[in-house]
This record gives sequence, structure tokens and C-alpha cells, in this order.
Amino acid sequence: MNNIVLFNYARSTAAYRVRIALNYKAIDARLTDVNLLAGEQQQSDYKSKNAQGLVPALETPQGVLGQSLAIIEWLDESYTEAPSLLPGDAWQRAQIRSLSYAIACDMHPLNNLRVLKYLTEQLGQPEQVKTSWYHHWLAQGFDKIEATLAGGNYCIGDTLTMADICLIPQLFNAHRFEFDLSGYPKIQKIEKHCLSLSCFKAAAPEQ
Ligand SMILES: N[C@@H](CCC(=O)N[C@@H](CS)C(=O)NCC(=O)O)C(=O)O
Repeated sequence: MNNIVLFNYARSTAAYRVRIALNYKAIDARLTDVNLLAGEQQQSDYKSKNAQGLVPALETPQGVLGQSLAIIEWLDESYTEAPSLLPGDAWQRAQIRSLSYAIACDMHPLNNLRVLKYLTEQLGQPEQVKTSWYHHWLAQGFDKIEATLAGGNYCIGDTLTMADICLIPQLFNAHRFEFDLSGYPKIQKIEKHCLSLSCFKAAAPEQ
């Protein structure tokens, strides 16, 4: 399968997830940048492709798909020659989804660009309130994740899964906002290991 295009923004946590998945599955995709700070995600030529007006979106031979976890699962099911990002039996796959959703559905939405902008621009809150909001919700999320981890190199089991793909970009974001991660040794261990892997290195926003 070819003709895959990722609508991407380097510092987008959700797009970073998909870049890691593409690298891990060795899928050749073209990256097209959507400049979030310039508001390109709201412009009609992008919204005609992805009505959700967010990145990432993936152009496939079947159409354009939004939502990073839907994209990752579609890639996983469509490119079966590469190792699965949801390996194991039904219980293990459910655990992978549970952790992935804890990050992507519970943590990330509270701290993304449009929510933070609403706090400062519409509600008139100063930067320190924004930072306090941001750190509060990160701590809530990371506390729960740390408590569920076994202490290995990966979130679930002994191989890379969609859960690690959700965790590492969320940590990138936490570092960006100077969140103190010293109280999370199991999370830090996974981060150190994953960041040594080429699929993570090549997907990093600095790249
Ligand atoms: N649940 C969505 C979240 C997508 C999302 O919030 N993307 C952010 C960047 S990380 C975005 O496009 N923000 C633009 C905006 O808020 O206007 C996913 O996982 O793909």
C-alpha cells in the first residue's frame, strides 16, 4: 500500500504518536505540515480533508482518517507484515487500549492548544494559571499511570505497544512545560528505553 500522507505538526503530541507508529511499522508516508500556530487546521482547504480540524489526519487510498488512535489501529490492521502494536490476547489488547485511552482521552484533551488558548484568551487567565492547570492535570494522569506500571521497559508486557506510543509524546509535552517527572521512576525508565529506539528517535519533534 502506498499513497499515505500524514497531515502533521512537529510539536503535536497526537501527530507524534502516528509518526512513531509509521516508523515502527516501516511504512513509507509523506508528511505534510499543518501549521497549528498559524491556524491552518481551521482553514477550509484542510477542513475539506479532515472536518475535525485537528492534526493528525492520514490520507489513505480509502479516504482521510482523523484521530490518532483510530489511525494507529488502522495502520496496525492494514500492515500486518510488521510487528503488531496491539499484540497478545484479548485481555492484553484491552490493557494496551486502557492505558492508551488514559493518556489520549483523559490527559491530552485537557492540555491541548485550543483548551490552553481558551483559558488565556477567552477567560483572561494569566500564564501562571495556565501552567498550574497544565501541571495539575498532568500530575493526576501520571500518578495513575505510574501506579499501574509493572516497572519494565514498556508499559504493557515486554514489547513496544500503542501504550508506549501514547506515553512518550505526552512526556515530551510535559518536559516542554517544565513538569517535574522525578516522582515517576517507572515512567522515566520506559521513557529512557523508548527514546533509545530508532522509531522514536526518527519521530521526535526536533527531527
Ligand atoms: N484526539 C485527537 C486529538 C487531536 C488534537 O487535539 N490535535 C491537536 C494537536 S496535538 C490539534 O490539532 N490542535 C489544534 C487546535 O487545538 O486547534 C487525536 O488523538 O488525534
